[in-house]
Amino acid sequence: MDKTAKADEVSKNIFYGYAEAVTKAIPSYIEDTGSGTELGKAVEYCLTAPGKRIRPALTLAFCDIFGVDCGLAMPYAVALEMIHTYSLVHDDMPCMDDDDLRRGRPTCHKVFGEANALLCGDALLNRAFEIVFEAAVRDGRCGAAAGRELARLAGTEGMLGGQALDIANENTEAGPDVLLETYRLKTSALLECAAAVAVELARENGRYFNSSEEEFENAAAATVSFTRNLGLAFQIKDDLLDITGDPGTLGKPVGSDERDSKRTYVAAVGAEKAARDMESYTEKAVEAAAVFGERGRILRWLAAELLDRKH
Ligand code: GRG
Repeated sequence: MDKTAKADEVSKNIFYGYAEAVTKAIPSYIEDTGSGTELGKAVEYCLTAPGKRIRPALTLAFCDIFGVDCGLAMPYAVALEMIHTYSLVHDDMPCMDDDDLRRGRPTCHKVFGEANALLCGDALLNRAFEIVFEAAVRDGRCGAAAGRELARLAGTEGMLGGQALDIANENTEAGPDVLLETYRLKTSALLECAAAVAVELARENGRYFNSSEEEFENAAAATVSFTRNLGLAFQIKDDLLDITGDPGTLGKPVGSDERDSKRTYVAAVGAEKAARDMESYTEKAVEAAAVFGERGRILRWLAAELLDRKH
């Protein structure tokens, strides 16, 4: 893996700037969400917890690459973070992974009780689509298409389908191909969504710097290849961190995959091969980003950064 990409301070600062912009924008999107009620407090608690904001920051990064105004994209970026956060809240519940810590804090159901945690996830999902529809009314066809991609990739063709496969794989000897398909759905799909939002908004508003139809579609296809490979590497890293990570740095416990009899890629192929494959998916992601030339610099930095992440 190219070490210069990881040392790219300019891209690092820009990416963290996107993440910070999302974190700052979030409170304005939940002002009226069950204000004062336990449910409202649960939504605020989960959404303002210190997540890395990778998905919404990536949405803004792709918007810059495609020439879409980041202000236009912000509602979709926040909606994506809400959907991701809802998935974590539900995933932590006793009927799923039964975890006590998330983002360095007690999980939602530990603080607010199971019923409120269930409702909190539902509220985040509903609010996400309320925000998207508000924006789509303003933005017209491209906003509606961006919303459709959010719904599709968070649903049975994406994250939820992956979670269902993940559950079905428990206590089985599922092989690498099944696990990679599970990871493509449960983890890559929301990263793919970050790109899909930018692509759809660009169709009418940005249009990839006056490129031809063909060049635009090639660039759109490259976003899918980039995010799918990045997601596979990201999930394998997540599996490895669950074995070797530091709970304090991770903000969540380690060893939960083994405790829950989760079938992971690492369990299927062994840690050494999994680590090699993680590097090779990262390289494939970097190759896919080549189509963006200098504009894709931030994508190369992100791929290198996630490969080395400690949390
Ligand atoms: C239960 C509705 C429901 C969905 C579950 C996949 C999933 C869907 C739940 C989350 C648990 C999990 C292992 C997800 C895979 C993706 C992943 C590694 C999420 C953690 O993402 P980070 O590291 O988290 O970006 P932060 O907290 O930084 O946002």
